[in-house]
Amino acid sequence: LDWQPRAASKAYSDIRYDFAEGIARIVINRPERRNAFRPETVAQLIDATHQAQFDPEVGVIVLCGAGHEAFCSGGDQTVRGDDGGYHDEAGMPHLNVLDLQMQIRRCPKPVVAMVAGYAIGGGHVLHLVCDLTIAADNARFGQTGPRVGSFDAGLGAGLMARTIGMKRAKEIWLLCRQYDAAAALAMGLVNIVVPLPEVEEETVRWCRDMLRLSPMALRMIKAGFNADTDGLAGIQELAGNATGLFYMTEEGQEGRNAWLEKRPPDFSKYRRRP
Ligand code: 2NE
Repeated sequence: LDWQPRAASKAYSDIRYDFAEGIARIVINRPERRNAFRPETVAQLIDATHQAQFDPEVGVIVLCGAGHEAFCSGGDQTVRGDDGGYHDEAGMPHLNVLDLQMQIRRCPKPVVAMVAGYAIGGGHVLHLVCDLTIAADNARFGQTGPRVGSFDAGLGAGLMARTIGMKRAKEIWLLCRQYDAAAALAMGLVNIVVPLPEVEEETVRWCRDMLRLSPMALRMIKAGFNADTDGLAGIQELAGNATGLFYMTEEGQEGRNAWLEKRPPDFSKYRRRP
């Protein structure tokens, strides 16, 4: 694809944000650290995801890492402080990747992780929270938290268990082993594995398939998949979509119009459906 940098990309130091044919591509661009994220990286990922969500030209978002060595190796351990998070340049501690995880889940557009190389630690959780994962055959997956003094007991544990089953999820966290792409596919941790040179082409093929489908149906089904795991916040997401749809009906508009026209609403012509 002929990826073109989006205007917002100029302001980013740690990521790239490109667009082509209805697809936004967000690239974690710290290959010298295996695409580990620092707070600034995550802030930029949050910003780019927001841009993509609100860009009417974008139908699908792809998240990937620069180069073929890594998708993402998690939090940058060189800026991990002793005071509860990863330090930004001003010395403020953050765990803002947790906000990014929820943003990806709440984003009404499908988010696809394209994984070449390592998806490790918080980087592994990032691919997990994406809706789909297209893996290159050099991909390697795993958690390291208990080895490096960290853990993600939220989506990192619970969503993983819902994705691949409790025993496997516990194995991944309790042993901190690495798994190759074939093992990840067998576990249901990824959707497909393709040779590394084909990973982008395959990802684009999946995106194009989704771009041909109903945006509203994709939006609703994504919210539905996430609703129970995200609890009341997940139901809120689904419910917000229902409200949005209701606003598009004459019945919903009658309530607003009546209020604006200072008259009682007349809902008599709207069927009570079985
Ligand atoms: C990713 C992995 C397995 C790659 O191994 P390899 O052998 O291919 O590369 P190497 O030599 O380890 O790494 C290349 C360069 O990248 C840096 C390394 O320090 C090295 O730099 P130099 O020594 O050449 O200068 N690098 C790699 N990962 C980094 C990281 N996460 N932070 C800072 N620098 C990093 C191997 O590198 C690896 O195991 N990396 C560490 C993975 C890890 O433990 N991540 C943190 C997990 S905790 C987390 O992400 C987290 C959480 O649990 C909860 C909330 C938020 C975050």
